[in-house]
Amino acid sequence: MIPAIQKWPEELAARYREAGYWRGETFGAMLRDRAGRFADRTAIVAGDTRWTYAELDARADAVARGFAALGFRAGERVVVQLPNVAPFFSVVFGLFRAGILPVFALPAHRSTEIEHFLTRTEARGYVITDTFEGFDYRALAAEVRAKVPALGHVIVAADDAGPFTPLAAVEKHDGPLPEGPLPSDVAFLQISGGSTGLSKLIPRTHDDYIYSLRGSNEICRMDETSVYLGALPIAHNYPMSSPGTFGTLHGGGTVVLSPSPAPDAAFPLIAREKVTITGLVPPLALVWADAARTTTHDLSSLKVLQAGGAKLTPEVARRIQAVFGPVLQQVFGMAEGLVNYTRLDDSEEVVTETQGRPISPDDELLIVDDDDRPVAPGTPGNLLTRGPYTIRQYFNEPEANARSFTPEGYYRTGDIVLLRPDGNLVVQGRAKDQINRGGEKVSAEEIEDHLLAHPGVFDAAVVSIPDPYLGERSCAFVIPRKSVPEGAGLRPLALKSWVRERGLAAFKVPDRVVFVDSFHTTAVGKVSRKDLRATLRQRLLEADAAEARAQTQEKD
Ligand code: OOB
Repeated sequence: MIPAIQKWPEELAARYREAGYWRGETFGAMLRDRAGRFADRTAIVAGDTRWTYAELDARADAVARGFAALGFRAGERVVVQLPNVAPFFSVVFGLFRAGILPVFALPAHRSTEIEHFLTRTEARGYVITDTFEGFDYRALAAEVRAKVPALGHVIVAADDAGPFTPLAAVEKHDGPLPEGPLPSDVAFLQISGGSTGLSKLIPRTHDDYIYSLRGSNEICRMDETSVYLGALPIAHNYPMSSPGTFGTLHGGGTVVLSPSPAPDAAFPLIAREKVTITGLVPPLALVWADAARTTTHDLSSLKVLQAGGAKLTPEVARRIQAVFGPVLQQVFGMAEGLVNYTRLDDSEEVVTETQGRPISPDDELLIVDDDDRPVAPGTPGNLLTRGPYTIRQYFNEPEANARSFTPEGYYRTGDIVLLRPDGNLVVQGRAKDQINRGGEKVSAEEIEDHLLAHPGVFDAAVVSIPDPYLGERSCAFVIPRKSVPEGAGLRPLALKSWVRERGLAAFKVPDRVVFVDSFHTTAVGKVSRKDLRATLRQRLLEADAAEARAQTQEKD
């Protein structure tokens, strides 16, 4: 088994410890401590379930013992794919306590992604729910288990486990606890948004992640009176740690889980549980602002409404503030580490116009041109970063590591930003070949590879195009192979189904498919995929604009 490690150079690690960022605490110990201090306070609310800190702590112990009894050992990996349900926390804190690494799959992931996570991490365990939003995860598990023989245990954290093991049968309420991990050990693997091929896995340590929680809590003024609404899928890094559900537990507050981020599910919970903070992606923030105008639910407990994961335009920021008042906070972060926030006492101008500044005084930012030379102050450039909670390497990806990190250990974020004299960042664009679909990240290359696998497709290029609601959506340019029957009659819908049926998350299915005869590249072979995607995108935008003009003229 390949060990998951995350290491900083010794002198930097020493500095991060000396500065008090890394305090030698593990997640298992963190929960134990909070259970001691806040035993009877409510930790988790989900549907009719309410768990106190003492109860969550005991359940995490039972999960830790249970996985040890199944033969899982420290350092092993278990893919966890759960929606916003209470057992998410007993399972992951139980695994943390046993030193077993959860791999955080999203509920939207399907067989191809899950198979990749299982095989890449050599996971012998997979934790799912029974059904969620009409989808049966037991059928998904059966499908992947047939393809991944090393997957020994499928555990269902719900009542009807079907052919698999119910979580209740795994939990062990007595016996010795497995020996816990070290604070410098990797605690879990997060999923990268991905810009080349498949999602990479991000090893985060107890020390570094807990520091990011403590820093986030200070900025967001979290404490034991805080009530965080988990509205986005809680396995994602943003609602997990910025400050998210884990930050809330770090602070001794209450996590309230909403099965959906839609106002009709979330607003009654805000009113009933007196939610003080939640995190949304920009398109949802806009939906909330519209719904809040006419709602009968009392939303006045909300002190912080976060927008992050994708660019919030100043225009939308102002619309949100017009309805909710001065509660808006922008969050610009990445699962690889660095998180920036606007501060709660920032001016309205900073909150609406910028994506804030880093958590840590030791977050080092470089803004460089394409040759890694620093740009002139105030001009946009590629953001590179290193610091006490930003990774130095992906898990088991020698080639991607060489590309994604500089020799000095800076992570290449792929984001194009401008650093203002006041220290705040403004995200201006992206250099990486990714589509940010309202916070959900799609790698252009990954989708191109699936399109190219279609017998009727000669070539494909996937690009982002502007979308008034999502910010961006995906468009696939496809050259059909007309010499074969599969290519001659190819239709957009058929290609969309093709991608979906290859076992991919629905958000990765191209929103639009445009057939072209050729990519019109002047010097074939000389043009990079990146330039090709940019050219195609530009051409489409011009064609769309021309068509819109023609239509208005017709009306006139
Ligand atoms: C968050 O994490 P990821 O890993 O899903 O995506 C990171 C990427 C960033 O590199 C950037 O391209 C984009 O998402 N992004 C934003 C943004 N927040 C993230 N682009 C513009 N404005 C923003 N506010 O998305 C994530 C992780 C932790 C906290 C918040 C977001």
